[in-house]
Amino acid sequence: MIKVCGFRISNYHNKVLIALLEKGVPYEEDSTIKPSQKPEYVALSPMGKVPYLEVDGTRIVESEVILEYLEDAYPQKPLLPKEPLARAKVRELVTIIELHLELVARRLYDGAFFGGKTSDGTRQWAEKELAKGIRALKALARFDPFIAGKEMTLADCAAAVHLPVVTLATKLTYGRDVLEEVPQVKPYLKMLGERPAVAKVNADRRAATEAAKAAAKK
Ligand SMILES: N[C@@H](CCC(=O)N[C@@H](CS)C(=O)NCC(=O)O)C(=O)O
Repeated sequence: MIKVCGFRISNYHNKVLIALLEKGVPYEEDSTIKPSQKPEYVALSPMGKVPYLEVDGTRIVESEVILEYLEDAYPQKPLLPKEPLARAKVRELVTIIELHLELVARRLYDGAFFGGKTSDGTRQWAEKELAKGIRALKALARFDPFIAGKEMTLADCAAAVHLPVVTLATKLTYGRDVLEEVPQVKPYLKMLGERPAVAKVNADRRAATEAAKAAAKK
C-alpha cells in the first residue's frame, strides 16, 4: 500500500496527490506530517522535508522521484509520453517550473507569507532569476491545452501546484504577478482546476489554509 506523508498546504505534497488521483492509484494519506530538522524526523526524511512516500515499508523522498516511481509502478493512465524526446520535453518543463520558478520564488515566502523580512538583495536577485525562468516558460510551454501538449503530464502536476504560489509570492513582494507576462497561464490554471483531481486537492488546500489561520489566531 502507498502512503503519502506531508501536509495539505505544501505544494510538493499536493503535487504527489494530484498525480495519484489523476492516475487512479489507491493511496492512504497522513496529512499531519510537518517538515523538521529533529533527528526523529530526519531519520524518516533525510532532508527534513515533506512529502515522503511509504511503499510497503520503504520510504521515498523528493516529489519528482516519487512521481517517476509512480509512472514506473503504475504505467496504466500514464503521465509521461512514450517517446523519449517527448518525455524529455515534459521533464524539461518540470525542471524550469521547479528549479527556476518555484525554488527562486521560495526565497520570498518567508517575507511574503510568514511575517519575515526579505532583504533588498534577495528581492532583486529573485526578480532577475524569475525573469529568466519566465523567459524559459514562454519558450517551452505549449498550452495546447496542457503545458506540454495534448495530454496531461507530470509537468501539469507541477504547474498546477507551483504557479499559483509564484503568483501569490510575487504579488505580495513586488506588487505584481510576474506570471502575468504569460497570459496563457491564467486560463490554463482555470482549465486544470476544473479537473476533479486538481479541484479536490485545491479545495483541501484551501480548507487546510483556513484551519491553519484560525489556529494561529488562537
Ligand atoms: N525538492 C523537494 C522539495 C520539498 C519541499 O521543499 N517541501 C517543503 C514544504 S512545501 C518543506 O518541506 N520545507 C521545509 C524545509 O525545506 O526544510 C521535493 O520535491 O519534494
